[in-house]
This record gives sequence, C-alpha cells and structure tokens, in this order.
Amino acid sequence: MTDLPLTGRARPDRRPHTLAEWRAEGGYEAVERARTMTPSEIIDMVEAAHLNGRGGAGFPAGRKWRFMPERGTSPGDGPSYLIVNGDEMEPGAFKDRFLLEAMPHQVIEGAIITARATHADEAIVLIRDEYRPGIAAVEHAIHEARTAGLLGDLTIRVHPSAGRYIVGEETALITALEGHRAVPRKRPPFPAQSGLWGRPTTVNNVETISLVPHILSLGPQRFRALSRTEEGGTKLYGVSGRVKRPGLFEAPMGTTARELIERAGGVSGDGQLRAFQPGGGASGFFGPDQLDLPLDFGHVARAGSMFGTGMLIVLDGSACPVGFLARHMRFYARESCGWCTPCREGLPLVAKILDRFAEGRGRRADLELLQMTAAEAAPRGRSFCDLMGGAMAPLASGLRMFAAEFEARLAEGERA
Ligand code: L3W
Repeated sequence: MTDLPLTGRARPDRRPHTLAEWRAEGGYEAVERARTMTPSEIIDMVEAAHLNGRGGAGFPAGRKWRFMPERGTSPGDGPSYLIVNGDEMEPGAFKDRFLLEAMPHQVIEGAIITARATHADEAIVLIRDEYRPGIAAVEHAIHEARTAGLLGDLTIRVHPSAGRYIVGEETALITALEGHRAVPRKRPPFPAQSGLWGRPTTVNNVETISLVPHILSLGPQRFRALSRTEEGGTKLYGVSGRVKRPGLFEAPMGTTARELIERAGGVSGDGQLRAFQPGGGASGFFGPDQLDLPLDFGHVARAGSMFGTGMLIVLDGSACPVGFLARHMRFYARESCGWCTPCREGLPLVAKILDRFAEGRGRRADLELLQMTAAEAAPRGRSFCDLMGGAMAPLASGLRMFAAEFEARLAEGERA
C-alpha cells in the first residue's frame, strides 16, 4: 500500500470510507503525529520530502508554507486561512474529483496538518459545483471528523464554486470567495501576505493536500524515494483522448508517457501516436520522441512544455489536430474572464479562425495571424493571469508540430 499512498486504500467501487473504516486502516494517525510537532518541524519534513504542488505550477509546498506568518505576527487582527483548491476544470483533468469523492478523509487529514503548519485558523475546501458527489463526500467526512473531536480547534467547511475555469487561479478564487466576480488580482502581494479578506492565506491543490499525511506516516525519505526523480512522491497521472482505457494511474513521479499510455491500454483509433499533451489542456504538445521522458515538473519544462496537472491527452494518427485545437480554443475563449483585452477579444478570434481551418475554409493570411498571435500572446505579462498564455502554448506548439495538416487544410480551402 505504501507504494501507492494516495490510492492504495481506495475501494474498487470508489465508495468513500466511513470514519471507522478509515481509522481501521491507520487514518488520522498522521494527524496525531502532527499534533506532537511544531509547525516548523512539519515544514522541515515536507521540504525534505521534496513535495511540489500538484495544481499546475509545481511550486515547492514547504517553501510556500514558510511564507505564512506565525500566529500574532501579521499586522492587524483576524484569522489566517487555508484554501484547498478543488476547482478542477482544466480540459483533461479529473484527478481531484477522484480524491474528493473516494478519499475525503485523506483530504481532511491533509488539511488539518497543513493548517497546523501554516498557522491557519480556518480551512475552506473549495469544490467545483458540478462535483456534487465530491461535495457530499467531503461534507459528510467533515461532519464525522468533527463529531469524533478530530478537528481540534480548526474550523473547516466546504464551499461550492459556481463554475468558471478561472476560479482555479488562486487570486481569482479568493476574489470569488469574497463574493465578487472571479477576476484575478495582481501579485504581489501574494496570498501568503494578503489573501482572503486581506489575511494570510495558503492555497494548495487537493492532490498536494492529500499527499501531506503520507509524508508524516512514511517519513520524508521514504516518501521522496517513491519518486524516480528529484521531485518527491507519487503522482496521480491521468490519460485521456485516443487511448483504449482512459483513466487515472498513481505511479512514481517521473513515470514516462510510454508506460502510462500502455497502462491505458495503448493508443486507440489507428494505433499510431501522433502527439500528446503531457500536462492537461494548457500544455504544449510532445511528439513520439518524448515518450521516454520522465514526467515531472522539471523534466517537462526543460523539454519545452508544462507538466501542469500531469494529465496526458493523447492524439492518434487519425485524429484531426486542427479540429482538436479548435475545440480547445473554444473552451479557453469561453472561459476568459474578460478582464484583459488581448484575452477577451483575442481568444474568440483565434477560436473562430481555427474553426474555419478545421472546416477546410482556412486562408493563408489567417495562418500568419495565428502564428503571430501565438508568438505575441504566449509570454507571461501580456495579460493579467496565465489563462491566455495557457491557451497559446498548445497553439504555438501545434502550429509547429501539425504544420503539414494546417497546410493540407489550407489547400482544401484554396481549392474550394
Ligand atoms: C509568496 C512569493 N508566495 C510564488 C506562491 C504563489 C502560488 C505558488 C505558485 O500558478 C499555474 C498555471 C495555471 N511569495 C511567491 C509565492 N508564490 N512566489 O507559489 O506561484 P506561480 O506564480 O509559480 O504559479 P501560479 O500562477 O499560482 C500557475 C495553473 O497554475 N492554475 C491552476 C489551477 C489549479 C486548480 C486546482 O488546484 N484545482 O484549478 C491556474 O491558473 O495553469 O500553470 O501559490 O502564491 N514570492
């Protein structure tokens, strides 16, 4: 079981454990342990475990937690917060959903320990509203833990998020929790300095939080050694798209796409791998030459893409990559919060042009416009948050990798 800490205890029918069942399997022992440790000692362990955040950025969790001020040392009165980010909405991502639905006590254990390490008084588990079974499972588990006196002095509650992709971005999430339209805020100040209601706040992804109890149970060295690379632990990878058995697979950090696609039953369609996105919808494409790359944040970034959520999307030789990109872009165009003009106006235009190409009505000037937009709009700083850059990454790499398909569609358009 320790080889697969996150999912080893999951039930085949995915029914969440009752508290009694969870405790019978060692549940809440890590919480007991954390109560004997100082916040700094817990952070030392998490740092030694090399736990990188699993929400998209791969930021070291321990370093993030050290930004939080100790009790009574931040200016002004009021609580500090922990927000568990379960607003999973990236195309291709379905890992947090599983952890919330099937392993809710694991999330709560992680939240209790993380709150202690970050001096947080209140924890909020923010869950995408469509994840109704996940919301019910976590609410029930909180009720059980509270009734059993396991929460200590921590206040913890679930907050359903009313469904926009941008709510996953930490500052937009905080704005939404305060009752405003979910638009991102400028950083700095980072949430650790000024977050929810202006108070120190840590935002961590559901998977990150779920791993925390296992660092305490296994010890940092064993946890770290579960990985094949410098980035500690296991990863809940997902494989979707053109594979025979799409699904979630917990595996050592640094597992390759070749192994994961094999576990997903191999490539479907014409059986030939054309390309894959290594880290969800906002990651640039890799070709078959990257099948043996260890998939972690560092390796994928150095190879020119983004590990993001670690959810692979697979394209086979018969899939139309232009249509795939067009569908993707429609999603990002729809989900733009509208705050920045290039994103609000640019993404719908790009989506429209890609649709034209996919339908064989592309024009040469449009191709040049797509190339220029991908180059101009991708770098950080061209808009307030990463949404536009995230949409541009697959476009930029897709224009390169699928140049022949774009030309073929162009030729169709010119013949028409
Ligand atoms: C204090 C400093 N804190 C950095 C913190 C920062 C954040 C974390 C990472 O996410 C990806 C993008 C999207 N003092 C700090 C500091 N921090 N320097 O560290 O920061 P950063 O800037 O590397 O990344 P980011 O902009 O937070 C970028 C993806 O995240 N994303 C994620 C959504 C996640 C969910 C989910 O978990 N369910 O929906 C959304 O934008 O794709 O690749 O915490 O505060 N000097």
